[in-house]
Amino acid sequence: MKAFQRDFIEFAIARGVLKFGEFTLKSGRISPYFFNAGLFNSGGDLAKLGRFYADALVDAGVEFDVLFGPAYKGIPIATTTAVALADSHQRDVPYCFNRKEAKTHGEGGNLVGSPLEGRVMLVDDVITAGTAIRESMALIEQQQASLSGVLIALDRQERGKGELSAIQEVERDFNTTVISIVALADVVAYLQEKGGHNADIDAINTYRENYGI
Ligand code: OMP
Repeated sequence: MKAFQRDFIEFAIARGVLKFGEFTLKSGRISPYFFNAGLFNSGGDLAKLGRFYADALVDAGVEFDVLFGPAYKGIPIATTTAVALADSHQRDVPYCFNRKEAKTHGEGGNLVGSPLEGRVMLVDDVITAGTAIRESMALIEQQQASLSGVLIALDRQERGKGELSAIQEVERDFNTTVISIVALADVVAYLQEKGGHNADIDAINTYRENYGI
């Protein structure tokens, strides 16, 4: 695990974003942990969050032309990542986001910010089944842009519809790379390092036996 990954897990736990217990997911699965990125909800949190996304992106070394944050949760994430790339990595990268409702007056359309063109890096919080990503792909294809990669905070490393993980399905279906700041395996390694989390680790291991890849 890299230093920024350990720091990110610590940050997510401290802010109550990463929690252990019993949670029902969108898929109906009962999960022993949950990642609620909406709880990164202050200016300081967002500034820090952007630096973690930017670090993961630079570390992965995937080339792209524009950052795209799908509405709604992707919008602040793409914005803060763009700021962190400029501030901490001297990379002034264009970014854009979509509206859920298309505007019929004024500038019209449903895209805001830089044009969505060239190689797109899509930025979001979590992929579970990949529903949100599939919706954004339609938009990217409409603009004749191409998807260079997807950048998320946490890879839950669980099965999608078949034997592959939802993330592997996205990578296969869209011929792209999914970059995550951390994966579930990193969370487990962190808990092991810290000690005193045996019940959480056991519950995660059982969950991974059922739904993991
Ligand atoms: P997909 O659009 O199906 O990939 O699911 C992503 C969504 O899952 C997120 O936008 C959340 O609503 C939800 N989610 C989390 O945010 N964190 C988790 O740890 C797990 C889920 C989930 O319900 O699977």
